[in-house]
Amino acid sequence: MEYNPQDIEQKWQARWKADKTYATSNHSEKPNYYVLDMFPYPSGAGLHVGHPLGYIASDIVARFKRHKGFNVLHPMGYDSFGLPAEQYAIQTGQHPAVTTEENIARYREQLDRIGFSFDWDREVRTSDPEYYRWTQWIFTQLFNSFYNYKLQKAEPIFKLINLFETEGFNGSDHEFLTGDIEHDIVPFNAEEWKAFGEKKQEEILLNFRLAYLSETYVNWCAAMGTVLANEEVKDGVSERGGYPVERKLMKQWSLRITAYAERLYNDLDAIDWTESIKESQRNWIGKSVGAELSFRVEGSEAKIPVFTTRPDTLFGVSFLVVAPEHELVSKITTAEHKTAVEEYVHYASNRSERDRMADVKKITGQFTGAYAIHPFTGAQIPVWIGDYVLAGYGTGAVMAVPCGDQRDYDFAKHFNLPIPAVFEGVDISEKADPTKEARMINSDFLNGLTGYDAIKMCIVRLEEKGIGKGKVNYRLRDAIFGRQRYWGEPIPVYYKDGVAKTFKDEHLPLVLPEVDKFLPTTDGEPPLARAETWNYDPEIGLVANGEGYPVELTTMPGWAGSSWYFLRYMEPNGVNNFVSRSIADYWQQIDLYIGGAEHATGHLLYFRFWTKFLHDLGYIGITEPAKKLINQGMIQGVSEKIHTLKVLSVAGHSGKSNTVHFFNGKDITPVEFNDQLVSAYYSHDLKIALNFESNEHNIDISLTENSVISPENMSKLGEWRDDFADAVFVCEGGYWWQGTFHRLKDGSDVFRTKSEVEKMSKSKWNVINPDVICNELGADTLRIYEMFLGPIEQHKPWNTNGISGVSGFLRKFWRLFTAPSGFNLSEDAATPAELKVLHKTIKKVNDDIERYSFNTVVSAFMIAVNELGELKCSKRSILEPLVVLLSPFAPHIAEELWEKLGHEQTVTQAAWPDFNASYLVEDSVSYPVQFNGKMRFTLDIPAAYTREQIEAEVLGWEATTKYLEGKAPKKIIVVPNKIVNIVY
Ligand code: ANZ
Repeated sequence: MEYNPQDIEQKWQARWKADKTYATSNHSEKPNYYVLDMFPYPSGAGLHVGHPLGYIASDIVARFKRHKGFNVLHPMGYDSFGLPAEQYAIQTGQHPAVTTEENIARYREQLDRIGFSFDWDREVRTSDPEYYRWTQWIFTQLFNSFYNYKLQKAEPIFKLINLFETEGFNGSDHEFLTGDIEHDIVPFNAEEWKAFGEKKQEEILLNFRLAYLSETYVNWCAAMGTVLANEEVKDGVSERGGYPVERKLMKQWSLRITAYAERLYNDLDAIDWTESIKESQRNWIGKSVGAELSFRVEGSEAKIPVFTTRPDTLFGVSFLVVAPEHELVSKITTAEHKTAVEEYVHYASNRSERDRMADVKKITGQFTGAYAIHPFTGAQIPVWIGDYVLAGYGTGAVMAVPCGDQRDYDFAKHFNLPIPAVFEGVDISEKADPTKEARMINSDFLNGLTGYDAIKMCIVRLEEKGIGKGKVNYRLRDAIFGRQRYWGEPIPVYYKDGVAKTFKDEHLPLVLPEVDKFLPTTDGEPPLARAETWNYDPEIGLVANGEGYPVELTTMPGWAGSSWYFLRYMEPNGVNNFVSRSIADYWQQIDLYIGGAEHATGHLLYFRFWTKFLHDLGYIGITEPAKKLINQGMIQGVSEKIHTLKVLSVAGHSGKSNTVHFFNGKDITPVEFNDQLVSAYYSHDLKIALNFESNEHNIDISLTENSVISPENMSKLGEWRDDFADAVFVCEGGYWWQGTFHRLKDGSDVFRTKSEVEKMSKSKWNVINPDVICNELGADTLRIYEMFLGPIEQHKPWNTNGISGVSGFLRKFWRLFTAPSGFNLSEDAATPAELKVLHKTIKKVNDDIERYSFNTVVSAFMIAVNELGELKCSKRSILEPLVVLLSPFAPHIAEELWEKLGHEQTVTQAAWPDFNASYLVEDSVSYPVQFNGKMRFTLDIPAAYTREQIEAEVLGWEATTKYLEGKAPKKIIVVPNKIVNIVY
């Protein structure tokens, strides 16, 4: 009775499905646990072995928690709106809904094959109208809310309207609005408000709504016909596709995430997420503490407000710099400087914000001719414009202090402006000093104070004088929400006499209409403008063209649906609510969230934002969506490459110039080529090459084995790529040509490729499909092997060398239960040695799963199986608990053995074995662990461990990841029974 994964796995997958083994109830006496994966975008390429890495880890935790007596929520779904399906639709005319459906079916098949314990009854798809009904509903809630800065929470907009109706609005110092909200609303009283009329009232309210329409600069990607979010733009081009992106002023829907900046920043302290993700969120939010103050402009009413983090340096200001787009520029520029300033403004408008920030070396600017007055000394300060000052940050103007800020210093040097000294004993002849250590000089009432104290003092004086105040600024910008694309949620807004109104709840979902093409219209309107039924009557909903009010034509961005999906899983079919409050209260936060680190400032920020918003309105009780976050590392592909010389010109022969290729694992020099191949060339009537172009190509890894292309596959290369048909493949002893080897000298005829670790991707021909592994060796082997590759958070190459060891381990495990005659277990009492193996394994597996160290659990299993094998143990009392321990990792084999052990119920709910320390008198060694020679911590490791096991143990330890600082270890030195040193 051999272990046969194929039969077992299909049997149990079918059983789980039929029995709904993983269905989860929203009512239970048990404590609950919510473990979630970031749901995938179902792409056309299907899953490769890198994708399930995180899913396997979360599945292990989900199964472990079930054994531990938890009611576990472990769902899966699809983030199924998105650009690739739309791009494909544009190219092929295939409806994105159809391709999405096909891709989902393929994903599902692949996921099922791996034996995940998802509760599929809870599946959500963001592109399903019954799902996006609620995404649209949340949008309408945002539209109908404002931020009460005093209470630090969102509230219904009617509260604000009531206030305007009773008290009017007196500027920024409003009861609700004591925050630093930016607006240019002229104060009004209650009577004036009532007299404004709806249109004007609505315009005012847009300054407060959390979803609002405004003219903003956007990242416009003409090639894709859409606006992109900041994080979708890298180095001035779109992240996807690499198309150029320019800045353009457009009317846009945005979400006022900036209102939540402070909470998003502070609450990071309360969640257990990777420090690097928290740090990128902190940087993205970009909190800076300082002051805002205004400079009067000489001979004008105008005042220039500036934001500074260094009010202490106020007496070192020698000029002001205003962003070229600043609205004051045209007002203060003198006639004499008008032309030059206008030319400069035009120049700057063609440079993206990113270019402007990145390109610090290029110093440009123009004098406006205007002078500001220093608020304390009354000195004249020239006002310049310069594009190192960004319009969208702070006030869009800076007080330039060359001695304290390097950009100001460079600007001053370049334009020959003064560099006054305000720091005692600091040399500023070469560069600015950005520290706050020195004591102040030449600074009136600040003299003698250090920067730290002077900052506080100066703010006090500014406030006394009424010209400035302490201020906190955030780099975070509001999130642009409208896309000029088809395959997304329609924004549920219509326009009545030009005023934006949201759809009533009962008219949702606003279903994505059919269009003839997925492209913008010829006059540049978004694809939804092509829809025929696309007007709205507030009484009856959508009506035929031309008879109602026009509907918004942009759709929501990719991140809308994923900002709240974790809540929908709790009650996926709820019809009255996106989730009932009682059910949301039952499940609370996601206990463990696993997904890629690439979402650090996108999804992971937006879903925190929406959670806080929904909390503010009282729909849910939590303010943070996920307690613990793990970012799984990437599994990289191992590519096989060949070096090619492409012949550019040919001599010695007349006729057409064929393109000939030469390949080898190593580079071939033209000299080598000449010596070895000239005769071959003549004999085959090939041509002699004079010029080469040297390149590297990836070869489909299925054509190689251990970096060798077999003779059989040599002939297949020609079919694999057309231009390889007539190519010459050089190796040590000669060359392959059209599938035949031609010897030139002594040496091997083996054609080698060069392996290289890089991203696993279809385009690199290095993809490993999990189905293939499941079919050959079984899903249990795949699951364990992926975990065995290394610590979950580290990047690691897919290296199939060890995989047979893993399937061998499962076979050995199986054999413990069987004799040649069949299933065979002894009911005898266990020996102390057997109990010791069992209990040390219980402890290790339990503790390591709790700290998410899955690779070390696998080693522990392997050791246990070897030891029990040596003890010839076939005792039920030892092997039965072992089945439960293994079941989170290898659920199929565990179910099969559990059944054979005589159980009628599935193993998935079997109680986790109890650990009894009294069986464990284990020798262990306390190893000092060093990093680059520095002792960092000690670790107790069983004395029986081999070098490899010690290494794995140390590498899997949490603190190791920390001390490695994201680097890969170069060398690990293990001195048995003494010390471990990691060199990185
Ligand atoms: C005077 C000063 C003196 C400054 C000094 C720095 C050092 P963070 O920390 O990023 O908030 N600044 C303000 N608004 C700006 C804008 N729109 N574009 C470019 N720079 C701007 O930086 C705030 C500092 O950056 C501010 O403090 C201001 O320069 C500049 F010794 O003011 B400082």
